[in-house]
Amino acid sequence: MMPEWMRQTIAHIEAQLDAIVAADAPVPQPLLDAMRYSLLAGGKRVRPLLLLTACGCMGGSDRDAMPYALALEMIHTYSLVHDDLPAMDDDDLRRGRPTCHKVYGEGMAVLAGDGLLSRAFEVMLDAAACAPAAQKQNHVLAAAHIAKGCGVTGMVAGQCVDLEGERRQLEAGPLQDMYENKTGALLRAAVLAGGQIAGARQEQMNSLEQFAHHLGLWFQINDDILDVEADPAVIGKPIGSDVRKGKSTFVGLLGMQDAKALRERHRASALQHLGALGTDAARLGEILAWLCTSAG
Ligand code: GRG
Repeated sequence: MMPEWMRQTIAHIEAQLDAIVAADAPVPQPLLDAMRYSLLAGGKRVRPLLLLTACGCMGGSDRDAMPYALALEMIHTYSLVHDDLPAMDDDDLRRGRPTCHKVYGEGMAVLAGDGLLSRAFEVMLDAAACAPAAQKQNHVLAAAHIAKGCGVTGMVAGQCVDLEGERRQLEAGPLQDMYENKTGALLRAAVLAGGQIAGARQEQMNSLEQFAHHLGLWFQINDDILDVEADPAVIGKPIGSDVRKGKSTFVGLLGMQDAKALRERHRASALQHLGALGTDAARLGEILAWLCTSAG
């Protein structure tokens, strides 16, 4: 069951997301509708939750971290909208609803993704510009973690390898590299941006980074497993798409039993690195424990 503090934090994120792409913003109506449709469609909100929690664990405030948390969720949503397009994964369902391009058309879905990405940077730059002088550098560095995570050496790089790798079986090393970029880079950015805003010390940032590294691999291996054995009603999309699309996965490479063992090793390693941060970081462990309740 989700702890009460987490439920409240997610409710706060939801309310702020609604406000940040406001229904009355002077944005062309179909574009605004498509952006809001995808952004407010639910989802676990795990990236903003990680960012706020990492910041809180390191002594920072939700107020300072929130713009970066919202920006990260906007960037994540843009990536899902573009990933679902026919030119990429060609999916019809996302977060339990028809994908953005199924409702608004392909052109508008491309623009909705572009709009979410550019609005995210606007939100981060506004926050960094308004930060008090003593905190400005941490805000800029937090934005830089997010920019790098979603960029051409992070998520976009991973997506590129994913796109090229369809119908070509990747070995474990290249598959892990691809996962670390496609999925891990944004999760890492969430944890590091949160720590940065709080002004975490270098050794704390190193532990946060190690935690995020293993969390990212846990997350993607779990996604591979769920694609085989989840209840589609629970994950909000059909299962079996990796096999249908000929994608390399750890389940395909290792078999289900060994993929689950590898997932468990990453869970244990993630927790071990949190241990170095002491009891302050317990809530990050609670997020991982909550994610595990959806694991097969
Ligand atoms: C289009 C540049 C570009 C990148 C797309 C996110 C992504 C990169 C691809 C999605 C493919 C995919 C399903 C990857 C598995 C891991 C993952 C990112 C799952 C979706 O994230 P969740 O589970 O989704 O946090 P919700 O809906 O809960 O936010």
